[in-house]
Amino acid sequence: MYFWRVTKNSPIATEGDTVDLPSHVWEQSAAQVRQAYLHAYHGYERFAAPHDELRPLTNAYSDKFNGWGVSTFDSLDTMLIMDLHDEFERALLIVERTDFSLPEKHFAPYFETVIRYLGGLLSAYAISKNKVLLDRAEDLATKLDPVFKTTSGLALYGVNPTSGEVVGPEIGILAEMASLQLEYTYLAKLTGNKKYFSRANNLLQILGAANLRNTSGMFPIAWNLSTGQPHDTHLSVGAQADSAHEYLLKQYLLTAKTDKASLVMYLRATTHIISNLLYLSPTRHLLYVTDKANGNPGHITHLFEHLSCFLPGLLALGVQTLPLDDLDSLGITLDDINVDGLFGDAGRNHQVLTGFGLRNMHLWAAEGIAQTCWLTYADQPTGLAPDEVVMKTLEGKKTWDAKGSQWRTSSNSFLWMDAMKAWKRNGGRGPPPGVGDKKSVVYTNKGPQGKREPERDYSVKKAEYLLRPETVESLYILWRVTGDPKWRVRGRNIFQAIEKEAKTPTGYASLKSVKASPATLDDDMPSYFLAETLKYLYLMFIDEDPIPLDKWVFNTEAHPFPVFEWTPSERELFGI
Ligand code: DMJ
Repeated sequence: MYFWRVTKNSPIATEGDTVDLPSHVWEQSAAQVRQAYLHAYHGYERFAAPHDELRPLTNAYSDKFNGWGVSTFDSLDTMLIMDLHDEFERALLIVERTDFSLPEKHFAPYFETVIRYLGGLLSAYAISKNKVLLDRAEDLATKLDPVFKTTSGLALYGVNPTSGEVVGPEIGILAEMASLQLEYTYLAKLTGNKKYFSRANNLLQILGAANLRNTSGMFPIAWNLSTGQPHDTHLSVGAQADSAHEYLLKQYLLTAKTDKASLVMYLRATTHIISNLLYLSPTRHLLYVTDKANGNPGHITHLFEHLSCFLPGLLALGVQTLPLDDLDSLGITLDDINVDGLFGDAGRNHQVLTGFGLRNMHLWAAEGIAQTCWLTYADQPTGLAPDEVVMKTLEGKKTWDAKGSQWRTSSNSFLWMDAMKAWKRNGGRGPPPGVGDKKSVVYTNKGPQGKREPERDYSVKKAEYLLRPETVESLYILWRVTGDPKWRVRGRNIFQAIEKEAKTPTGYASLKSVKASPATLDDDMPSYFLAETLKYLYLMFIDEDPIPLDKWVFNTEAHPFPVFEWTPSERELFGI
């Protein structure tokens, strides 16, 4: 049974959390994150290396990602960015020794292997120029290559890199088959090997030719890997979908804005997301992004996942790098958004958004959703967010309409676009609905009894905090893009909560539940905590910016690749 207390007692939200802190505090915070990384990695090195991950409660290890030492590969560039050269030299020994083999009937999950191992190697190569890293990257890509043995050339789920045996159903998952463009295009550029370029290019051609009439230009989750066509109409930016949307913008940016087809797909996807998947909660008016389940029309689930909290950062990155209110200057017109009516409502939705100003809409959506992501942390006694919540709605509930003197059954009244249209009709005064700072509501087991709980607007579906990066990733990008200190102040609050709740004598552990402090911990320290969560926190706190967002593009596992400078011979080789 949980009771409640509000704002000022939130363990991590403070009255002054929108005010910047003195520079020495930021220097100190960055140093603390670096220490946190060393604490975690040294624990891993001592008890788990060269296995995949440390079990931070028992000091055992786990091998969920091929057993080649994923924490090391995923960490290489974090070490370089944090100037941890001794750790990097030791890590190189593990990299050199790995031969990427697996026993019979064991399969490397293709997507995870690409984003963590291949991405880690390529990024560390980009920063260090150590040739061993590129050689190992190419070796790995060669061994993974049998996954493309489908009639469409889309990747299957997994491969045995020793025998080349492949495994996986004919119906594949969007994020798993459509998150390789950055790694493969960069590998092609570094090696001059056209094969890798064509792996990415084939995927982009298939995505570009897919029939998206039923989903108005947004990619659904399930795909037929033989035909290269969508298999369902389940729309999401969370689990099983996330990085596929992310890579559309990032491929355009990485290729120095040459891959225009990817950009057009990004514009269609975000138009659909903003128009149809953003909702407001009934009491606090929290802006959130949710899923549309399979079917026609397919019901809105109102599920809000921690995984989806990368979206504000992606939208903000687009705001920073794209001329959203002057797409004509890129030669992109309404006809490109909805070619011959092939993308359902895409054209109409795009026109509505441009009526508000596309840049405005993307930035407001980014700020509003990021605020909600932050509140799912600030609302908890631990200061850390649950993995999934379900937002409450008034759909189907009867409300008294005083004007019309009758009861009405609410439906879809909290679609963000409806609220935005009403806001505009009323003159667009004040902050748009769902945008702006809101108070946290903390339920605790220490509060007063017998009083009505104030509405927090959601119920917790999965209470665990898995040390995930998405919220701090978005806070980092919003801080860089807007310069508003509140985003990094909140990042610092989250870091302090991690230190308080998740630290163990040898590392950091996922929380079984965020609902009570001190938290009960799970015996797990995922490699992305080292690759992403701590890296984004560090980059958020340091003053100088070694990885500026206009010069580097982060893969979905936070491995930065440099924006291409194409040479004439590369342009000729790849036909750009
Ligand atoms: C990371 O491995 C990547 O960011 C991936 O794209 C999805 N989520 C996990 C961490 O939450």
